[in-house]
Amino acid sequence: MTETIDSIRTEMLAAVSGAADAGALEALRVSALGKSGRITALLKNLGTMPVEERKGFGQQVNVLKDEVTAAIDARKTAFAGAALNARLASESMDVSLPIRPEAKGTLHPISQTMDEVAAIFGQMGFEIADGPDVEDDFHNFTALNFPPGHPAREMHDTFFLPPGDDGNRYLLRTHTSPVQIRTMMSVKPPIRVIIPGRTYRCDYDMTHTPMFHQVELLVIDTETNMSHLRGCLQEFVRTYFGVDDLTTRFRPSFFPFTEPSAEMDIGCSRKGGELKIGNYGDWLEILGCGMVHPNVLKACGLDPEVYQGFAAGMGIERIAMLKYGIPDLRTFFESDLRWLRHYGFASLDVPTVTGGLTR
Ligand code: 2NM
Repeated sequence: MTETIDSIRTEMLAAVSGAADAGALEALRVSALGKSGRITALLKNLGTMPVEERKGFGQQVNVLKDEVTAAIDARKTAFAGAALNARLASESMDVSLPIRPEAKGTLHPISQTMDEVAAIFGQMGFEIADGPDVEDDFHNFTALNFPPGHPAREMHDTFFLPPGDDGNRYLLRTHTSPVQIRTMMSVKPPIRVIIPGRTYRCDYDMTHTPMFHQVELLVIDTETNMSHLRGCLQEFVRTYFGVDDLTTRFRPSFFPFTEPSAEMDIGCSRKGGELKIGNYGDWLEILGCGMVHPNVLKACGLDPEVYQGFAAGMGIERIAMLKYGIPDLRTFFESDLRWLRHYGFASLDVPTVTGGLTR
């Protein structure tokens, strides 16, 4: 019997160290320690042995069992380590290698422009806020001081969704302003946010697409006035267009959600049919803005005697067309590969105010 134990040990340990893979190891484990394995059989035999031999033999079989189990486990661990190393080696990549010439993807001018706007306002201490594209009447109109039946509601050419079970009328947001409402209702001032995003109006011609992008900004504090608005927006257009002394002009306007409201122009030239941004005596409309209407503050639970602020909004496509000389709005959404390669941007050139907006 001792002879059997020794030969099983010798055989098993040799087989374990010669096993080719984890599968072979498992087969060996079953052959020795499984239900009808060799070591299991020895343990089963204990009952048939004379009592005086049983104890000593049982101890030896258990020692054998532990030794074989330990040898299998050690080899299993070694296999797992080798497999992990092989996987790490096969999956590693050299991030310092140059971009493959066949990788032709570029950043869409809309994304690039949004990144630039975010970099400029980020530098001034603004955060980015966002909200749902599907809105309700309250956030898109009512809280923004559009009275029921107000003609401006119709002016927005709203896409309405089929009525839901909850009695609310849902729609595709016609501007990003509902996000300002959500921000004012949930964040205690001071607030400095920009909201870039998709907006929708049922309109399609040379200068309108049913989906377009806006960026709006909102500042709410206790001592905010129109000179802050002007300084902030002037700084923005100077940085965005890269013209350090770019002049701005404010013309009175109307929006339900601001009072007073204004449209901001920047200096330009149209000589010879070519548009140039700069102080050349001509003017170009660039954005709408104003002081947030007291009714809007009240709708958001803010006391207009304590808080005021300013807001502004502009079209991303429009400012992208002006900066990058893209003549036709509709081409933005045609996914024409030649257009994308021509107007697209290198995906690794992230715009920053200090490092340069576009290289
Ligand atoms: C514009 C022009 C002027 C605006 C105002 C607000 C809010 F929520 F604070 F009242 N959001 N956006 C605003 C003001 C938007 O876009 C041309």
